[in-house]
Amino acid sequence: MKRLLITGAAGGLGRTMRHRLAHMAEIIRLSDIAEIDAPGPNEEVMRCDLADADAVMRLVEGCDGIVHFGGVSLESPFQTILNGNIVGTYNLYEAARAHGCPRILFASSNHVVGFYPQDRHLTATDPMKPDSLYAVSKCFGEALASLYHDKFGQETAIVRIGSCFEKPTNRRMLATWFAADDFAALIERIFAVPRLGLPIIWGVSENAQMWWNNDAIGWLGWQPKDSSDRFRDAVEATPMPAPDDPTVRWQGGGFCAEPIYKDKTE
Ligand code: NAI
Ligand code: 15L
Repeated sequence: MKRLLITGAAGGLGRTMRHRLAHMAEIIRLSDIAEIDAPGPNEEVMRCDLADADAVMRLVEGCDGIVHFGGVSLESPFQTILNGNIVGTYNLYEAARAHGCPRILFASSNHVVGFYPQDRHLTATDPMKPDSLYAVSKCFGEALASLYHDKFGQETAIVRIGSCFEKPTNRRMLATWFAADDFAALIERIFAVPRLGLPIIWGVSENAQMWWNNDAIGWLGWQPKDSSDRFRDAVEATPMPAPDDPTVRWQGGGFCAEPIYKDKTE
């Protein structure tokens, strides 16, 4: 690729991934509403609010691929989610449509199925059960990707990311943990395959405890290598929550118990 755009580049995943993906394009265009660390040799920075349609149109111009991490990543008041995730994702897809439909990785979330109990095993064809307004915005993003695929041929990898952090820190994350190197290897395959279409991919490592089945995307040629098991002893040494605690009851954990926030101070 000549130019790969990473939105949300100042965030946790953006900072983790930008160096891992540096080899994938001649130029990595980094964007965020927040300040981004200084660009490296093959990087360029374009600050942008995803809710600003004109700015997003300029942002996407000249890009051959998009890793869309940008937006609100936790439960928040509806207006905040509306701007960052719903208007923002719509603006991104409209800009992609205007600029030759560059392939998109949409950072969806495990929280689109958060209200399934932890003993349910799911495939991507199971109905969504979002656990928060945040998750509802990810359902919107997945539906938008489907619409633009069927109407305009826009290709998107919908990645329902589990928990992509340095290590799992609670029992739930033994099942949801996604190692950064496994994610980087997945992103390489998403942009390498000749035909992508619209796969729904569970973004999770090869954990012993597993709720989500990725058999349907074997054709992608991606196999996660890491596992949360090497952290199991440390996690299981922490106190066991009560059986009705949302963190051990629902796949979405604590998101299931979040209120509907009316403002940020609640
Ligand atoms: P993060 O919150 O650290 O990063 C998101 C970035 O988006 C931030 O730097 C923020 O400034 C930016 N942003 C927010 N609103 C914006 C706007 N209106 N315009 C432009 N930029 C805006 O989140 P993280 O952990 O890096 O996640 C990245 C993406 O992956 C998010 O979309 C999140 O929902 C998704 N995800 C992440 C998971 C994880 O385990 N880290 C799990 C599931 C989904
Ligand atoms: C998400 O969707 C969030 O963006 C991230 O911060 C984590 O909470 C993750 O899910 C998770 O479920 O661990």
